[in-house]
Amino acid sequence: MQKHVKRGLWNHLMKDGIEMGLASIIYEVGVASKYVNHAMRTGDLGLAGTSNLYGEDQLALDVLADEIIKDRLDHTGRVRRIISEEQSEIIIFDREKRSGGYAVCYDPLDGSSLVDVNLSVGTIVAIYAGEDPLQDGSRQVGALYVLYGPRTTLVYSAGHGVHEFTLNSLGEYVLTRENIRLKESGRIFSPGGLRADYLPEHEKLVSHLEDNGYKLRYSGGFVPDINQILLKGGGLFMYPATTKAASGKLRLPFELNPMAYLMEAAGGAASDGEKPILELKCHDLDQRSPIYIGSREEVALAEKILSRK
Ligand code: AFP
Repeated sequence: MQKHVKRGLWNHLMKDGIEMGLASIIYEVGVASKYVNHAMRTGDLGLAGTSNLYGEDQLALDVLADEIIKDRLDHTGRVRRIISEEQSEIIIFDREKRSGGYAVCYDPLDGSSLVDVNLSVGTIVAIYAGEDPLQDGSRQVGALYVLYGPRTTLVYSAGHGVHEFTLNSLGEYVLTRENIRLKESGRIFSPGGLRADYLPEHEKLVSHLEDNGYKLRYSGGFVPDINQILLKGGGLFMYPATTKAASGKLRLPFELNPMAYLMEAAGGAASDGEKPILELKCHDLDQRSPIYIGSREEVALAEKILSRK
């Protein structure tokens, strides 16, 4: 019997009918991720001696991943501006005043502090039409993440379903899950932040989930924790407002908007506790927001309990 030949990423992007420029951006992030994957499993993890917008020491890997992805996005010839979590300002590739092209926001290596304890980390990418990378999340035309775990996987959506590809031993991303869908409700929850810093209404939500038998699953890496909820078919990831940080920890342009786009595309939901993440006005590279993301039922439950202040 003829061996089943799995579909590659470019073949899927073309069959998905995605505009060539957008397809090339998604594909080139996949190319970049192979170099990041290699560097992670063989490269130098020492400090790079620089720091990012948030004043965090940059691991050499952060800086290297950022450079690799930036170069591959420029290589497409279709990206006009980018913002990266590791850069302190907008990077302009194309100064021409013209229509078309794309803007890209990315976190090159989210959770990088987990690499040296051999936990999974990821690359997160949001894609917008035009030149402005600081648009509201609802205006995304595509989003993807790469998860560097026991296997290296790439999950994307460009408006026609959510699809997973796995990097094989030949260095090809082959289709492993197509049209991923979340159930209405799940059984796992990921409670970010310190319990001692929880606001009372958030504490009530976490206690409710525990009292109702939800299993706690939290790695400290946004990409693996979200990926688990997506592929297990449901659950709730939370990183709340706390007594120490009224806007929580996670960044709207680089982490929350792309993951909210993907989760909604898979039939889930993403809220700041009151309204959809994708409806938040995005105005600053350093903008953060509380997040409740996962199955529709759990996100609705979170909004209901949080509203009882
Ligand atoms: P780092 O990139 O500083 O490791 O933070 C990772 C992260 O931004 C996100 O990936 C996690 O969901 C979240 O922080 C974990 O934060 P806590 O360590 O406060 O739980």
